[in-house]
Amino acid sequence: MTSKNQPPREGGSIEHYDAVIIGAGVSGMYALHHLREMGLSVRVYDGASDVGGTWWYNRYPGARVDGPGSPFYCYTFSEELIEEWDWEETQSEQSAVLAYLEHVADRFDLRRDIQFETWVRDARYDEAAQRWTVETSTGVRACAQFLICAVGALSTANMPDIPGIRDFAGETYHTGHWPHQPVQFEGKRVAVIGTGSSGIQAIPEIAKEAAHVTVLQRTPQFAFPAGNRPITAEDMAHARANWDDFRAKMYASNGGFPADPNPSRSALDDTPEQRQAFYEELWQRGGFGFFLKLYDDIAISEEANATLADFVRGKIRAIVRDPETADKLMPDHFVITKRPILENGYFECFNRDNVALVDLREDPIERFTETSVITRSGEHPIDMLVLATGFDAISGSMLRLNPKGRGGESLKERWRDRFHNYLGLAIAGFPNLFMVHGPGSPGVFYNMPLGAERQLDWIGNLMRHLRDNGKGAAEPTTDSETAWAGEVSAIADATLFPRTDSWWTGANIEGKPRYFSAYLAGSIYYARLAEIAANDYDGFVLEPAHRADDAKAC
Ligand code: N01
Repeated sequence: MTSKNQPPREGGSIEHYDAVIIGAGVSGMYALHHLREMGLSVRVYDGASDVGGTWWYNRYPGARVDGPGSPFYCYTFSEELIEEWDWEETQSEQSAVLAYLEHVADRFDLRRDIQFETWVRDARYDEAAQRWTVETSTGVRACAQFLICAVGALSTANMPDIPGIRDFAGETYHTGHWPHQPVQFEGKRVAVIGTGSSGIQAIPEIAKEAAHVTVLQRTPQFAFPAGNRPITAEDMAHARANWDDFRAKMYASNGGFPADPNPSRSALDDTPEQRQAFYEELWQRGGFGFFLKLYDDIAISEEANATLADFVRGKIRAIVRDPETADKLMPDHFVITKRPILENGYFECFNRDNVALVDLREDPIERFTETSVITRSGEHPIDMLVLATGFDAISGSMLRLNPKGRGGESLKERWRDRFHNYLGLAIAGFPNLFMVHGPGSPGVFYNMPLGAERQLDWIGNLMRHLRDNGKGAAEPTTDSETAWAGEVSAIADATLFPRTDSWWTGANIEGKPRYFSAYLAGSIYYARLAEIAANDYDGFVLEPAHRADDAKAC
């Protein structure tokens, strides 16, 4: 059965599956395992040459978990996996997380259903067949009832378009596409553009080896001590022995980590001395716990926010010896409303003789030459350029895929003004397509492996519901999308988050719709998902199956 919406067939065979999954990172790996356990036939495509997604690509020096971290940044679906895997540090290195994911792939024999080094070039919905057809870079074509887009919230690199940058003849690396062979910094003059999480992790490590590092900073950042600690055998034993309690806390919390609730206390309830002592205690302990234990109005009240911002600015001033450099490092936005950063010696590294800071706000880049970067104040000869310039986050990878839904409408057309969706999982006009960590979901504000599991369990239940009830497709209504957008914004607008330029608001990408698209309250989000499923998938149209036996309909 072929509709006008199906691409012309250029010969060659087509493979048939119940579900095609795009991406073999943390989400795609669980999607494969889960759907296979449900008895579905599944194929995964990924452009990389092995599993891991973001952890496969982001190999830059200093790359570590910069969230609440191990041992709770992991899958929870398998008791055996929790029993057998030991984490060694709270802020695990990239190589440790990748080793874990490789172990998961081995343990659950995932690779047999993954085709690596294969990009999905096109995905089109065939309305008559109620199927998706995908075209890949290797020429393989596949047709499936369900299309799971596990394409990553931080995987489409933001490459700055600066005059002459392509003329630069030295080595150039983006942190999100770091080479697999070792990069030699010794004796080299390195320029780093970008001071987000990646730049702030990489710069101190590069500075240890390079002859000279020029940090090209557009926005000074608040960064907090990473507080990395070893995880002992006793810590692991404690986590395992109390896993059920920890898991219950993870489920109940807004971020998916087993945090004790924030003190329900305003920063303004304390005296300045009490606040200072409290911030100092958190600072000394370090780690993401800093944010989980803060006063509950830091992200809500300007005045409360200013108390923490002043505290961190004081710390920067105390660490950085040269007052002029310290001035340039002073952030002037609300604290924690741009992604909070955990650092390991970032501010200290400006005390080294081989590190210089350029404030691009007063001294912007004019152009690159073959051998240098020229800013307004002059020329900086360099041998290597590191782009720590981040990603077209949250929506970028979906738009790069640009699936074509009903009537051939592309996602780029549908999302021109806003990332219309329902529950962060589904899009009107794109039946049976499901996103993981999409805009409108808690996504990057939630423990990503756990969030992937919870979203995919829900998606799997919806698939089962369709099949058990003779339905062929699920698609949200545009009304439910509008209501969902209102719900997402109502939560965000009660905070300071939408009022800061960041990749969370799309401000880092020119021309991108500017708004805060994440569902900020994870615990409420998952309760809403449960409620909607119990209410016969309220907000979706469940279309009857066009054929009783349509497994090979396209
Ligand atoms: O990217 P970013 P990132 N000229 O967008 C600057 C996660 N992560 O890769 O702030 C000059 O935060 C840009 O400046 P500005 C984590 O969630 C996880 O660092 O836009 N500068 C900014 O300084 C993190 O938040 C881990 O003004 C330009 C920087 O580049 C997210 O990924 C590790 C520029 C980009 O910072 C993204 O972090 C690392 C230009 N044209 C990251 N364009 C782990 O858990 C951009 N910038 C391991």
